[in-house]
Amino acid sequence: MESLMTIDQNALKREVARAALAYVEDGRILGVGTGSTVDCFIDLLPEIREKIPACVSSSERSTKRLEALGFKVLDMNEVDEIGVYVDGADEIDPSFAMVKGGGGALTREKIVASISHRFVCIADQSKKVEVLGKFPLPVEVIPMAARAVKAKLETLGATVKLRDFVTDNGCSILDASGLSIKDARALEDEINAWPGVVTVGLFANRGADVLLLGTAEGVKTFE
Ligand code: ABF
Repeated sequence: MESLMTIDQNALKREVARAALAYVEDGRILGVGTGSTVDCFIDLLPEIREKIPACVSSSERSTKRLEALGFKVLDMNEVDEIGVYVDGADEIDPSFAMVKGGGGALTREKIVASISHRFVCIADQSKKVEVLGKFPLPVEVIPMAARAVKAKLETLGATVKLRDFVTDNGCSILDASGLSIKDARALEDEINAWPGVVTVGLFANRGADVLLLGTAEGVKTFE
């Protein structure tokens, strides 16, 4: 039996996933993120199958789910740009900057988002924060650089753990707790520049364009 909170949260995820269907652009390649909320979105896509010629996916997890439902998934090198990119987040602040990567797909998520012309974030109310950082910030690194990058994150005041996980790109992820991220763009630029960093899970330079937030009062839209 799911706990009452789990059922509420799952219901919120399903509601925002359904609301995102309206943003899918007829006849354009659809960008698909990763995570449990996106899983709800993928499961609803058969309802608008005729609108979706193909998808570009941000993870093996989402690719498998899409292909199981009969959707064509293209390699990103087969497309020049995509229409809407729909993805979740671990945290999102009032400027639509996000912490992402709890699901381990941050690199491909950031790549697919970079060629999308509209990023629609779908999230339940627990993800909306005033200041990013309560959720441990994921940083994907080349494995040999884990120790060096961990030390640099610790100089920022973070407590850092190496995740027991290998990404779709064969890399490692460090999770940095205890940060209070008031200038997300600056921190994204700073960490991106460190040798060995593949991707930092800060989506601030390219944040969301639309937030569909699942709340007890229904889906709230922020643009
Ligand atoms: C994904 O959404 C990841 O970046 C993030 O970790 C995940 C969280 O989503 P959910 O809470 O829906 O599983 O894009």
